[in-house]
Parts: sequence; structure tokens; C-alpha cells
Amino acid sequence: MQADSWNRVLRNATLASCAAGEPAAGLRERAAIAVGGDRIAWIGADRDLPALPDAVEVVDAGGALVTPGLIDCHTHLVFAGNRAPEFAARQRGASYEDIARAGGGILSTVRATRAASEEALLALALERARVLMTEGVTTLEIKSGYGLDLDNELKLLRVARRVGEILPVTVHATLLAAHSVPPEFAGRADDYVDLVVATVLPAAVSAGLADSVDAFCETIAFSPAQVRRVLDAARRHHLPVRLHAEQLSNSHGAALAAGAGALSADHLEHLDEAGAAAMAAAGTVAVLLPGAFYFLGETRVPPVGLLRRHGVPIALASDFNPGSSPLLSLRLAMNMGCVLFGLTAEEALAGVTRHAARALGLDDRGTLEAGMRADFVVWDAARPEELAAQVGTPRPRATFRAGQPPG
Ligand code: DI6
Ligand code: FE
Repeated sequence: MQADSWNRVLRNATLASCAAGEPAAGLRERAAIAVGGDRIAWIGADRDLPALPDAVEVVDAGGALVTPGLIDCHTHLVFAGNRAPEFAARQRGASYEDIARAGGGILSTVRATRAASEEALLALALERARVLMTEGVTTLEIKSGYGLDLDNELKLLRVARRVGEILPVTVHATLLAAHSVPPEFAGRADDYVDLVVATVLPAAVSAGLADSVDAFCETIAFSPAQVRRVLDAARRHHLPVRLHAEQLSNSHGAALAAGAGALSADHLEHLDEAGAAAMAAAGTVAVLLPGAFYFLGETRVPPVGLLRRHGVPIALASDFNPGSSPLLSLRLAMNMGCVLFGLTAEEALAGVTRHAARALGLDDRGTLEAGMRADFVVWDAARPEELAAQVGTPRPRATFRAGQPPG
């Protein structure tokens, strides 16, 4: 243990390490966490702290809860406009699918987003990312998918990248060009997939703008055969894949994703046992999105018991988007994961830390352990359950990002 290389020590903390194999969220009271550079240098009991050089800043946490920085592993953060009129139409009886088939839904956001400048989209995305950051989010996935042509998909990915350059948050950018068939390809989904595979994806790769590739496998979007072409192309370009699967119907997308070695399969309300078994075998994370379930008034919950039985890691995310999940709160998603889907409070916390990191293929974060990136949150709370049990409170007292204290 080399306290000489430490910058600061937070002591008298209640640490929820969220590390694998530790019971009860890995809770330790009267514990200390030492930061050296951008890493967690040491973690242990206060009484085991070594003598500290004067240069090390020591902060007494007063017993406050400390968790890993929160990770929102599924968002569609970059778009223009809003879909409140469609919400109103749904309240009058229209279904999400009816609206989509009539050219609304995702395509109405595509029209607004294509018309918006890169700077205007950046301003919107920064504002939204800042809201998530106030909740203790330190890593954020951002998908494209409202451009649906070469220039506009790249525009969205550049905005996602710039969010991560401007703000102290890690951004994982995902190419979701196969989100919906754009109007100019109406009735020609296969031709659009050709464009994605031959042009959009290679351009995103060569510009270094995509960290993974996603697609929407659904009756109102792309068939399993079309999705397979997108995922295969991603693999040829050495990009990890993920999939929107089994959200509104069972298209066997989860097994397809698992077969492609996907990092995650997301939504999963209609997942069957074969899909869960395939995900377990491939190590594919189940990303549950209670915001979309809630806003669409769905009644079929994802089969959490099946996921547990097969040992599939469960992550939770906001799915923030203007249509099915206008929910800019990962904390509320945690609470909804418990209330609507029956997750335990511990599962909800693991779902926005350890398992969310895994869904993004990031092995340097998501737990409080020596050697991990020093992304952590000091909460106005004493127990980890408070984060899932309450909405709007508790608040982060301080969020450390790569070892840097706030402000
Ligand atoms: N599933 C969803 O819930 C979002 N995208 C997707 O593939 C919906 C996006 C939208 O309605 O704008
Ligand atoms: Fe989504």
C-alpha cells in the first residue's frame, strides 16, 4: 500500500461496493476509500488506514453512503422536438404501433432531428446529460437512430462524442441506424439495411464515432434476418453489438443477439426461456427499461424470475427518448424496476452500476474496488436501499469523476 501516491481519502463512509459475490451490496460501515490519480487506490476499514502523508487530503464522510458512479447504459439522448401530442393521442386511445404505422412515432422525431443543426442538437443533449449527472451519473450510453441517413446519423454520433468531451462524463456512443425504416425507403427495408451495412456503418467506424452497434428487432422495425445482417456487419468491423429485443412481441431477437455475442439485449418484456438460456450462455446482459413499459401502459412485465433462474445479469436504464420513455431519470428507473418489475433494491443498484458497466463492455468501473476508475457518489443517505425506495431524494452530496471532486 503506497499512501505516497494517494491524493485524497474519504473516511467514515458507508460503502456499497456493488462488487460481485459480496452480500448486501457489499456494504461496509466506517470504511475508507483512497484515490490516487483517476483510480481507486485502496479500500478498507478506517482502522486499517496507513499513516497518511500531509499532502493527502482527508475528508470525513460523516457516515454517508458511497456508491459507484451510476451508469445509464441505454439512452436516445440526441433528438429534437417532443412527442407530447402523441402522448395525448395515446390517452385518447391510439396505440404506439398505430401512430408509428401512420408515419408518426420515431419518424416524427426523425423529421425534427434532421431539420435541427448540430449545434442546436448539442445544446439539447448537453442540457439533458447535465440533468442525469445531477443524479450521480458518471457514464452514459447515447444512441443515434433519429437521423436514418448517412449525414444525419453521423451528425448524431458527433453530438454524442462532443457531450463526452465537453462534460466530465464518459459517453459510450452507439450506432442505431437500424432503428426505423426512413420515409425515403418506405416499403424497401432491405434496401435501407444495404445502406446501413455498406455505407453508414463503415463511415461511422472510420470516423471513430461508434463504440457499439444496435438495432430494433420488431414487427414495426426490422426483421430478425435484417437485424442479423446489421449485427454481422458490426462484427466484421470489430464493433460490439446490442439489440432492442422482445419489446412489443417475441421475434426471438434475444437469442439472435446472444448468438452474435451481444453485450446486451434490451427491453425483453416478451422474452422466452430459450432466449434467456441463450443470453446466459453468451454472457449477454438483460437491460430492463421500465420507463418504456410505464409510458406505453404495457401490462406484460419482463420475466425477471426466468432471468434470475438462468443467472442472466440484469441492468436497468432510463431508455430516455421522446416517444416511449420521456424519462430523464435513472433514479426513477431504479424505483420503477422495483415497483413495476419486482426487482429487489439491491438488484436495482447492481443494475445501474456493475451490470450496467458490463452491458457497455467496460471492466474498469461499476464497483468500488482497488484499481477501478474513481467514479463514485457520496449520497445524502445512510443505506443503499434509499436509492431505489425513494424518488427525488436522497440527492448526491458529491460526485467524484475519475478521481476529481466536484467543482
Ligand atoms: N424502442 C423504444 O422504446 C424506443 N426505440 C426503440 O427501439 C422508442 C423510440 C421512440 O419512440 O422514439
Ligand atoms: Fe431504446
